[in-house]
Formats: sequence, C-alpha cells, structure tokens
Amino acid sequence: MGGADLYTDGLHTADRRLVRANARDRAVNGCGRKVSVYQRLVVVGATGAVGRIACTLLEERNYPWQQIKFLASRRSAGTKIRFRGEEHTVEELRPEVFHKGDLVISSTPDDVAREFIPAAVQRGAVVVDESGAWRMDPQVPLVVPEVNPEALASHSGIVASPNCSTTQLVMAMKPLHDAGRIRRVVVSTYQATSGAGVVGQRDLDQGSRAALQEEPYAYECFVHPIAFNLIPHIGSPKHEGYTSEEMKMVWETHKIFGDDTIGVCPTCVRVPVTNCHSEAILVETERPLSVADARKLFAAAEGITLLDDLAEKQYPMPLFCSGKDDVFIGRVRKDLSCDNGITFWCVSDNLRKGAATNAVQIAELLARRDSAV
Ligand code: 2RA
Repeated sequence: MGGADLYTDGLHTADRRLVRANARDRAVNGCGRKVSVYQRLVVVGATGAVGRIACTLLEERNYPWQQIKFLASRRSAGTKIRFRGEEHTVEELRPEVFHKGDLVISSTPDDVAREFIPAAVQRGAVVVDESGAWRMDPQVPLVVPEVNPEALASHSGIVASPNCSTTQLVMAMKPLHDAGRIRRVVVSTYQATSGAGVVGQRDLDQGSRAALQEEPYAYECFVHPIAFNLIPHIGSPKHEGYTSEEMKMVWETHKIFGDDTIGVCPTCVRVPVTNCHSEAILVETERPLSVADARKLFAAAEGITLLDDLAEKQYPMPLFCSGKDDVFIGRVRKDLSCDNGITFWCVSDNLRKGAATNAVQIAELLARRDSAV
C-alpha cells in the first residue's frame, strides 16, 4: 500500500471536501444569498506558534469570512500580520474588543483562556478554544470534526479542541471503533519538543549542539536533558502515578466518544524530535477485525493517510509528516498476544491537526452550520 508520494499528496486530504465547500460558500456569498451569523473572525494568540499556523491555514482554506481581527497579549500588540494581501495590526486582547457575531479561534495559555473567554461569551462571541482550560467542562463540547461533529449542536458559547496527543489517537480509533467497538486501547506516545513551545525547541537545538561539543547547557523547559535522551514525563503528576498529559488522553477520549467504559492505558514520552507526535497504538475490539479490514477502514477514513508497506520501507515518520494536516498510519499488524487486537503506528503534526487545523475546521463547521439563506 502507499508510496513516498503519499507524504506530499497528503497535504489537506483531511478536508479537501471542506476546502471545496469553502470555495462554494465564497461563490454563494458573493451573490449575497447565504450569510453566516458570524460577521467577524477573531484570532486570539495570533503571534504565537499555533496562532501563526492558524493564520496560514485561514488564508489557504479561503473560507469567506467577512472581517478578520488579530489579537495577542500586550507584549505582542502592534505586531503587523499580512493576511490576504493586506497588512493588519495585532491588537491587545481585552474583553471590550468582543461583540455579538464574533467567532473566535483562541490559542493562549490555560490561565488566559480561563479569564477572557467567559467575558467574550458574555458579549455574544462564540469561542473555539485550543487551551486545556475548558475541555472537561460538561457544558463545553470537545470536538474533532471527523470524529464527533454532532457534539457541536449543544454548545453554549465555547467549543474546545482536544490536546494534540488525544486528537491523533481518537482520529485513529474512530474507524475501528465504528466497525468493531474498541473496548481497550494501549498507547505509548513519542512527543516532539514543539509541543512544549519555543522554549522546548530551544532546549532541543541548543542542548544538542552543546552535547556534541561536550559543553554544559542549562535546560529551561525540560527537567532532564532532551538531547540524545527520552523523558517519560510530560505534564505534572496527576492520578495514581499517571501524568496530567496521560490523564488528558484518558478523560478526553472518554468525552469525545461519550463512553467512559473504553479502557485507555497511556504512557507519554518526550523525544528529541522537533515536530510531529508519534504514537504506538494497540486496540482491542469487541468484534474481530482482520488486518485487511483495518487497513481498508483507515484508507477510507476522512483525514487519515495510510502509509503501510514494510517491505518497501513505507511507514509514517515525523520528519516527513511535518506541515501536513492528515493523521498518518502505518505498520498495521495483528496483536500476537491477544484475540481481537490490532496494533499500528500513528504520526501527526501536533501543531496542525493537533491544534491549529482542528480549531480552524471547527470554526468553519460552525460558520457553515449557522448560516442563513
Ligand atoms: C505537549 N501535548 O506535547 C502537549 C502540548 N499541548 O507537551
């Protein structure tokens, strides 16, 4: 199956359909026949790593937003952003900026999201939040458009996007769950330093240089050297020996599938890779699925690219999945140790589908759903 060109062809296969729909909406909007209730798209955290990718995606995908505004912390206010050929000045994030009819894509630290989002919602805005602040709030749907778009029907002003390691896991689980009902999943992550922000990246770059030159380096982000090392500790101690990153994978998976009987056993590990999280995943299903079934299901799933030919050395790797919107799957095998077990390897760009792409997809779905003709 597959070939090297799947890496390059994989760009945006996640939602070619949505991109085509955007073009259609643009045409219809031009004739003034179909108007979204959202008059303005507001990007909060526009100058951060994920916010910048969100801006690039918004340009590429070409949804017909009528107006756009960029916000950031006081420190970044005044920065210029070029968008669709025009220069925009980034404004400071303040509650008074928001109005009814605003659809907000927000990428900020949790404490900022906790504070400004209720004020924005009170003023009539709808917020798609990429932080961890609201994900587990029962009033807030937690959405991956390819997995549980129906959850969008019941929001009250906030829609949350999951943690990056959860998003690729549930994307991979979805087709197998629909076909055979997953009762248990064991997942080990290999998470890139970009997930820890610019300081994490700096630690990898400068720590590696220092290690090669046998010089000391004071790590700022990680509690141990990340260069030439693995750190089985992401987040803080949370529950029965599991870290917060691991418990996010458990709780968010339950919420997205609306089923807390699915057994989830995660181990999260930081690895010296710049971008793209990888996961070794083992699922146990109620109904048996063959490897051929699993491959067929992955190949047909929206947003997944199957790259699986061991003999031809074809499998997903972080270096080649970076900058792509699809979730890549390979090394699909039967679990030799249990009945009804399928195991595979999964790689996804944690800053794109794990963050910015998912949020932009949610915003487009909301805008399309809440349109008046
Ligand atoms: C990480 N998942 O990779 C986190 C970022 N949200 O550290």
